[in-house]
Amino acid sequence: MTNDYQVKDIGLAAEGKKQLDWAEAHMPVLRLLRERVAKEKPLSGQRIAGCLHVTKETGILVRTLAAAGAELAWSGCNPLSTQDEVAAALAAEGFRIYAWHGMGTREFYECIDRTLEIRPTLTLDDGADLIFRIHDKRPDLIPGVLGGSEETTTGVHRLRAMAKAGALRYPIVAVNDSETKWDFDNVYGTGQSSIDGILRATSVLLAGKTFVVAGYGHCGRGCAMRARGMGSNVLVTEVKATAALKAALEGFGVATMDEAAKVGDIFITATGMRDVITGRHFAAMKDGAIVCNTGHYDVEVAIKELEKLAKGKREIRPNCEEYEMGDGRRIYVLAQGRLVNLAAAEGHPSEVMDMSFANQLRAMILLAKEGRTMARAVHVLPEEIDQEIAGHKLVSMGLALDSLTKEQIAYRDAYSEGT
Ligand code: ARJ
Repeated sequence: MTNDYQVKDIGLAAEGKKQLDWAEAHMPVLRLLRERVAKEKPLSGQRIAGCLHVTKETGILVRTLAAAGAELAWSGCNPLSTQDEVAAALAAEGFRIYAWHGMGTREFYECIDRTLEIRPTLTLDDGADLIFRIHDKRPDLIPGVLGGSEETTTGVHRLRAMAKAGALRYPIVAVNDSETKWDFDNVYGTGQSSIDGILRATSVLLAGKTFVVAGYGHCGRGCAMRARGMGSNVLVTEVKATAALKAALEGFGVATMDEAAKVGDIFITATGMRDVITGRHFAAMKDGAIVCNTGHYDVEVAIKELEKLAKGKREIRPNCEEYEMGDGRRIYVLAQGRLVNLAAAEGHPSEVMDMSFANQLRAMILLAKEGRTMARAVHVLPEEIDQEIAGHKLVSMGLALDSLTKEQIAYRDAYSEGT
């Protein structure tokens, strides 16, 4: 490992080490897997370029990949999500880290380019910016890349589109599509961390407020569930009939955004789509409305349209900008419309990232072993890996499973027995 890095302040390393210690204490699955990979070194000889939020949980993934034998170079995947003290701690441990909170767009891509100096054999991505950067600007590196992984829903959609267009030039494992990622991280992680981000940025009471959730996918479902848990009256907006129906049968209100804009107190977008909240919605909102996004990219809230409508703005609290409208109404936007859970809080709790990152580790090991022969497509990890990861998590929680008897297995596999 080398001491090449670019972080906000290396002097924060001691503080970051405490954050890493805290995360490690709450990530028993990665601790268990690290013991195994430290012996087997399945990533020996591999060079991994990572582009994923530099948080205390990611720090434990980085350490685990290194324990497996990999050389690493890492950048953040969002200009506002890096925890500077964690970046400093990882740099002080000798990792190539290129990330700091509040970087500009040009710096964001410069940091990705720095990670490419190790000529990666594997890429680990969240939002597909790294994979796209290699395809777009550094195709010379592609012959040396065995494969890559993708953390999040939006990134997987982008890569499936690349594959469909025949533009994807190395195999991808969609970590997001593992059940032990999407059904826990996207639901329980996003639900809790988005509320966390809203509360840290505003400190408002959620009970009794009308809380509008745009998008009832796994992330939106988690947000709706946790907002209701805090006493909010939840309204869901959707474009997909089955999702809206699920929300309605779950007891949430369902409305169009045009209707919700008039009555909502707090708005969160979780759709993966652009322009979900736009100028006409801002024009209809109540005085004091709070707007934020928990989708990966900052395209869901049309900030530029709000800028045109407002006569002024100020940062009234960290991660909370007050826009004063022409008629005197004030509208508050959190984290500049970027993912509020990571920009205004610390992202998902360590306990769910423990499973998401166990999938990342397994994806890297699979690609190191088989990437050369895998199709240039988007793959999903085998279902048995989900059961293995969930099994480790259950054991760490002191919980046990039943097992099928021989007779039950025979019954399951037979077809002759009927009523
Ligand atoms: C690192 C995190 C954290 C965290 O798995 C989540 C997802 O799908 C990404 C969308 O950008 C963010 C990622 N995520 C959530 N919380 N990554 N550390 N604590």
